[in-house]
Amino acid sequence: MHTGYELLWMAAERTPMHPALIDDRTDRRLTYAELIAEVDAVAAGFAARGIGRGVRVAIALPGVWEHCIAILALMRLNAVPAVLNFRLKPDEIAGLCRTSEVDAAIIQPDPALTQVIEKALPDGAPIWAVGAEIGSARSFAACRADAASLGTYEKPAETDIAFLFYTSGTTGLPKAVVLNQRTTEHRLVFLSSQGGLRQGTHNRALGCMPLSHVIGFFGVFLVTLAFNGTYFVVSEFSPPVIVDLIHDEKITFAFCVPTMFQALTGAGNYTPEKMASLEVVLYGGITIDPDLLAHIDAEWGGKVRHIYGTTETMCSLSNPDPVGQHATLRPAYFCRARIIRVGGDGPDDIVASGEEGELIVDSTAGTVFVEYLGRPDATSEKLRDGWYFTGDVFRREDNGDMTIVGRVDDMIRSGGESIHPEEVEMILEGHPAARSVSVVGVPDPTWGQMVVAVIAGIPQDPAATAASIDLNCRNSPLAGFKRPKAYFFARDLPRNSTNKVLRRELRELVVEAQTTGDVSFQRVSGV
Ligand code: 01A
Ligand code: MG
Repeated sequence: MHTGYELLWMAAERTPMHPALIDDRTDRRLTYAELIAEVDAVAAGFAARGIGRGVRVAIALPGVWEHCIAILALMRLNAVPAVLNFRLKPDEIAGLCRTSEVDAAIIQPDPALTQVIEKALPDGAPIWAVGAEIGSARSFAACRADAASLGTYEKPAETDIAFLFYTSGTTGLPKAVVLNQRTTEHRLVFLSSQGGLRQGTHNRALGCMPLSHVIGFFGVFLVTLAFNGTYFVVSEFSPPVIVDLIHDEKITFAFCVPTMFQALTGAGNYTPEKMASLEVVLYGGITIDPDLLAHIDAEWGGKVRHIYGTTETMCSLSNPDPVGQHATLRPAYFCRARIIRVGGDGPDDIVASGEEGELIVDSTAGTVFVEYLGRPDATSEKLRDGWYFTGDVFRREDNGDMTIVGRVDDMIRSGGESIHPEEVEMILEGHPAARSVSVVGVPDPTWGQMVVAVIAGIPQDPAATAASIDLNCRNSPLAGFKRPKAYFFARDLPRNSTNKVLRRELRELVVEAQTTGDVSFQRVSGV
């Protein structure tokens, strides 16, 4: 086994003078040798404040330069980065710091966030803010010390915890997905076998994926460094800036969610010629519009490929070669996968060709997580008899390929984020006009699925009522990306004989109202 830090260090030994990391905001450029020195200096700064092997440190930042440096420095110390989605609300971030028992945090310079983080951490625990000193949070820029004070790198055990990443649960705070040191190397190599990324200094990677999701961290950032490529930091998702970056810097490798492809091709300065340098273009997370796919596949450099994975398993399936139907995938060589009957007799109850069922993947594969931290209930629900239950529904094809169909539950996938309707419903119910509400995801060209709230009862002024519920939502602990983008007021919510809301029928009602321009359908978001 090699740890993530060892893989970086070995790459630096091979090509010390090659550019490793390039910042979009400052144009700062570090070679591999300089990156190792910078990581050491910051690691020494961490160590001076008591951070060391096994110490958990929350990072809640956009994919900025400091995020890249901080996570590598924590890896240098074999500390445990708890990598949080910076788009969560302060109370959620603080709640996760508490439940993950972190001993330090690196955050954005936001006074409200700093206050709740201080309370969530043990007394006197170090907090660093990127950009400015704020309250008790010190400036991350000052977190440095003499690298000579660091000992040599100590190899951890394969079973030591390496990272905590997060995945949303039906209700309550997201679950911490425990990844041990063994998984890291496995989480990188598939980029070659399933993604077509060859090791070498020719790789110039677009760093637009959030580092708080495993695909952005392992699948773009760390693999680029381990493979001797150059990682171009993209501090915020600004489509015209990214179009020019791809063109000017001759980017060769990108992973995007389809929402991003759509935004890039819609930018005012976009032309397909600017994408000619791309060699490896991968996507996942949500369904892709067939016209968009045909456009980028034909006109960008390289082939566009779909890889399927989860936070818990990393890559499990990918497009077979040559790429045929993009929704049709094949299990990776290192990972057994099955489609089993939903509500059937378990892992051996495999569906026949042409039938649909839940995808389960071999949980002994090298990429797979250990457990959900402090959640044996959730762990035993998803990890059973040597299999991980993905919750995703696939159809089994005659040749053994697997075609994505949907979900066993009602989870919504919007722009690559997972949103559970129950969580949104609980917030909406706090408004007197939304006592009876059901949240669904409907197909959307931008987000893959759009979150829509369906409310029983038709108010006099649907627009005003929708605006009022939306305002409540904005002021609630619900993260912005989970907020309904539209409201639909229905006379009744269709229910079955046991009084359960029939979401499938609701989705159909919403789609119909959307197309007919019914006033009971109100958009509240411009995006
Ligand atoms: O009304 P406003 O203005 O407040 O609305 C704001 C945001 O709430 C809204 N927004 C969203 C989303 C979203 N995902 N769904 C719905 N609404 N994100 C943001 O947009 C307005 C502007 O906010 P912003 O923060 O400036 O938005 P952007 O920076 O433009 O963000 C849009 C992005 C698409 C870039 C962002 O959502 C994003 O980064 N998504 C990607 C998340 C990700 O990395 N997911 C994992 C992807 S792949 C699946 C997977 O896990 C996997 C694993 C292993 C796949 C393969 C493997 Cl092998
Ligand atoms: Mg933005």
